[in-house]
Amino acid sequence: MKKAFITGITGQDGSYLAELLLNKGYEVHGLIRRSSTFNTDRIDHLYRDSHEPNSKIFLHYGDLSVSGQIMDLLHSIEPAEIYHLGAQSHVRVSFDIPEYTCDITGLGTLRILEAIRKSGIKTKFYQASSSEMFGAAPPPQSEKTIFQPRSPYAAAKVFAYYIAQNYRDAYGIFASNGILFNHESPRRGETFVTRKITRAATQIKLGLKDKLYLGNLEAKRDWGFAGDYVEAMWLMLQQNTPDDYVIATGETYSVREFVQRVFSKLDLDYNKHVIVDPRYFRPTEVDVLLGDAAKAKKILGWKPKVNFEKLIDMMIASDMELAKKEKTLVDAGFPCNSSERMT
Ligand code: NAP
Ligand code: G4F
Repeated sequence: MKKAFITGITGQDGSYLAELLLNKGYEVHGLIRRSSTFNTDRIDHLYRDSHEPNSKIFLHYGDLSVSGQIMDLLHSIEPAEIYHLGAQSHVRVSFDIPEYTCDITGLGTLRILEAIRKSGIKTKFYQASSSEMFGAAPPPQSEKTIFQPRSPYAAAKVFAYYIAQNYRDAYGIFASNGILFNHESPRRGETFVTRKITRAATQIKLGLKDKLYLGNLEAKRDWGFAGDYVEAMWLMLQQNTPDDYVIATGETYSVREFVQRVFSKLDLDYNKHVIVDPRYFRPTEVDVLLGDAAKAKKILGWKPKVNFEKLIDMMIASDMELAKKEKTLVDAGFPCNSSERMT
């Protein structure tokens, strides 16, 4: 049985990837942070008590800021594949906590690569690189596009990208970068713009709130479905040689278009509910992301299955279920937590 180690297993992508690997018969090990509240919601449906026979998912406490422990874990687990997804992944927040972001999102990658090198284990390494690294580079962006990072998060990811390449060249480690464009799902964190919109619009539809405060509506993103994108991660590590791949849909839409479509699918007029709040602007913005995933299509045989409309429908359906449960509570006299989040 193949063993895989996933950092960031409690995140959006980590949960879909764990599902995919378990379905393929892997034994899955994940790194999780100790938290005062439960942070395993996205993988609770996968987790079985390790005391039970045939448990195939194992969680280990740790943090990307601590190298010794990562080394011990890799040494004892000896995974055939490592998917490094853990990161401070919010671009706006990276302007508030740049040092922490660079430590976790940038140096975290180096800590894992060093643990691979020093432990001498034979493994394949996946680095969660990002289209955010392209920053100000004009679209369409491909593997050949020069990075022009526009945030501390992007700068940290550029470091991680190049250090993965360096360990590949210098030490012969199988390290591949997946340069993934934005990908969303019903499990997307609620402070990323797509989920913030589908959450608020469904709450507005049921009368649980009235206003949605957003930042820059003109930015354009190439949005895909996270479930499709974790398949590309897996495919990259099934190749005989390591390489770097752009993963994208090849379509781009503005935040305004996303809002407008979500609200109109719910028979709502977004102009009556959406308010632009400069609090959500970024000191430097990435205006347009549009990926060219031709290399991934040719070499990995990968292409997205879920299109923009289907993605929106999926997110609305899931958030509507959540809003209905909230409405039941509100109708029973419990307060609804529909206050604005920090970002
Ligand atoms: P996410 O939902 O924010 O998940 C991030 C994961 O990293 C969570 O499991 C989080 O743990 C963990 N983490 C954060 N800080 C950590 C630390 N100090 N030590 C250990 N673990 C830590 O992100 P995602 O959307 O799944 O993205 C996965 C990866 O792909 C990230 O590296 C992201 O930067 C990158 N990426 C994402 C996209 C996208 O559109 N989603 C596109 C390109 C690249 P907690 O649950 O405890 O917070
Ligand atoms: O949803 P976002 O926060 O995603 P962003 O910044 O593109 O980053 C995501 O995708 C990257 C890949 O390109 C990942 F690497 C990264 O980890 C993350 O998953 O913002 C998308 C756009 C931005 O232009 C932002 O300015 O939406 C705009 N926006 C407008 N109003 C907003 C809001 N973003 C957020 N989060 N909240 C708003 O109220």
